[in-house]
Amino acid sequence: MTKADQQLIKQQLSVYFIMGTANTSGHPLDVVKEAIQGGITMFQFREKGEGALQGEEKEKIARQIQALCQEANIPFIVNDDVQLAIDLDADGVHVGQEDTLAQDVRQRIGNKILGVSTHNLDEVRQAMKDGADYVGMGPVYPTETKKDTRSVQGVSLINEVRRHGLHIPIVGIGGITYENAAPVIQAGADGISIISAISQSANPKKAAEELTSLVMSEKAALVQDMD
Ligand code: TZP
Ligand code: ICP
Ligand code: MG
Repeated sequence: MTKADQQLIKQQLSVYFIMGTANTSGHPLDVVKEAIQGGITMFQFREKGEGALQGEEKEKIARQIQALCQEANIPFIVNDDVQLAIDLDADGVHVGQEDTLAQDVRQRIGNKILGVSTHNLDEVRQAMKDGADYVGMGPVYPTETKKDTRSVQGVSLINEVRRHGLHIPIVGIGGITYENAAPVIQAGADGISIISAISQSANPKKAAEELTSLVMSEKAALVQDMD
């Protein structure tokens, strides 16, 4: 990856909204539309949990959401399902430590975006070797959305990775809201990844707007400090 590509990914990670049909009581397409209007910078289709769609139904909604992302020029990333990402010609894939090996995913997807969930410095270094374009770190805070998470880690790994001088793009995930997002950026993450703070909001557009303006101002403040 060139330096310019890495800068672009860091921008795109700023407000990374993740959703599947199980994450909202609203109409999924409306929620995504509103989140896009509110300024999200990247989207991940994560169709998991109770009542998750499969097969053709899953593919159909994925294509509909992808079309919204394309119209808005926002990367559309698929969680776990490498074959779906290839079939749809998605912009990328996100995998966890329990999913397909990152290096195998890299082989299959060519130069699409590859994201990997990480929980310690070794996993971060391995993800970098495997060709990850960014790493997810969390849960930063307690979350109700994913039941089988590792223990809550705050921003400690984000700090540690930056202390070691690693420049891999990072996004924090897990329990992030408007109220607690700032420390994630201040610790050195390039963005925040959120599900429920947008998908369960009574006003997803407003929630996305508020998160976007917060992250952009926190990132701008850090650049100023370096001058
Ligand atoms: N991985 C770690 S925490 C999490 C995932 C997928 C869920 C994040 O959801 P929320 O609602 O933003 O806490
Ligand atoms: N991080 C990101 C960005 N996405 C995920 N699905 C995850 C961690 C578990
Ligand atoms: Mg996974």
